Amino acid sequence: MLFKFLISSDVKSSEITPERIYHNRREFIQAGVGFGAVAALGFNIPQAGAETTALKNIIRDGIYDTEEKMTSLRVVSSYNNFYEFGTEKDDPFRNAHSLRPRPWTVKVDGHVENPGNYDLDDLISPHALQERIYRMRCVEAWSMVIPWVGIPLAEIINKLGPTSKAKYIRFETLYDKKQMPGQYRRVIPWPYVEGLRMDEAMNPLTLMAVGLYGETLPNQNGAPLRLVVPWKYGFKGIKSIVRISFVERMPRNSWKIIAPREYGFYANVNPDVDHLRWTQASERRIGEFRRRKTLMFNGYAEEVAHLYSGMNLKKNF
Ligand SMILES: Nc1nc2c(c(=O)[nH]1)N[C@H]1C(S)=C(S)[C@@H](COP(=O)(O)O)O[C@H]1N2
Ligand SMILES: [Mo]
Repeated sequence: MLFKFLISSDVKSSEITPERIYHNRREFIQAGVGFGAVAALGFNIPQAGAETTALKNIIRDGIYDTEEKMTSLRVVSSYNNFYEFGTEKDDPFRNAHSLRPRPWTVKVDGHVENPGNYDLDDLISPHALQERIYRMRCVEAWSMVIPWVGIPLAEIINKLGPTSKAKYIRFETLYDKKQMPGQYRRVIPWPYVEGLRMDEAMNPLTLMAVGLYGETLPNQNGAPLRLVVPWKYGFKGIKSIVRISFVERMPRNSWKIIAPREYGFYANVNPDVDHLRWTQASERRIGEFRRRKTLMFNGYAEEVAHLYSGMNLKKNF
């Protein structure tokens, strides 16, 4: 495994020494050699890890923005959960090179006016990605701040046209053991499934991400498209999506299927509701020593608290 890793492609090595290789890739991109949709745009590629002027200029939408220090690309792309590549935090980084994120087709079905099999570029046009970088906090037992590239999921939903019967949206990850060797073990009933209530999906904070740090998504982060729901715990952020279904009933999401007493459907970041086995009142921000207090809805209460008014969040965890 280690050997494989050492001899793998240029894309892979960019995750080992991001700063230097990034620089090289940037020149590549400027020379017109694209690395997928984002790069092909000739994006203003920021240097990895640094809070560059370029990046500051790209971030436009105030509600997404945070002044907080971003987590380095090296960490963001080497400390992941992605069980399709193994259950250890460094497995995705070591193993995800077998995923082929292009070409990529997404099946859209259910209660929707425009069902079909969409090529990724038709679902999210490279054009729509121009200058769409959103800095957001993400929380799990650990937390990070990541500058995502993507578009609000609402834009995609509006294009697909769900009917009034669509109350929830359901996502499925690729199921292909050859590309995702972790699927030879049934740690999860594959494929990985996640879902959102339609109003959660339509909230402008909910992103369909295709990149981070101005680059296309590294495989281990869920290439070529993954969900980002910044007021929810990490597992809602389903990776490498191949199917989007508009459904009437609440989807059965993978973690809830495996451990229903520990993981619910909503999974809102909530310091008042502990996980069965650990506190959720505080979190460890990667790169920091001292744990910090976790904020309600991960600090996005103003934008999303109204979605849950009148709901018992201890029951609907
Ligand atoms: N398909 C799939 N998506 C997934 C997972 C997974 O195992 N498979 N893990 C989830 C969990 S538990 C977390 S914490 C986040 C991690 O995302 P990151 O790599 O961006 O940190 O991905 C989520 N999405
Ligand atoms: Mo997670």
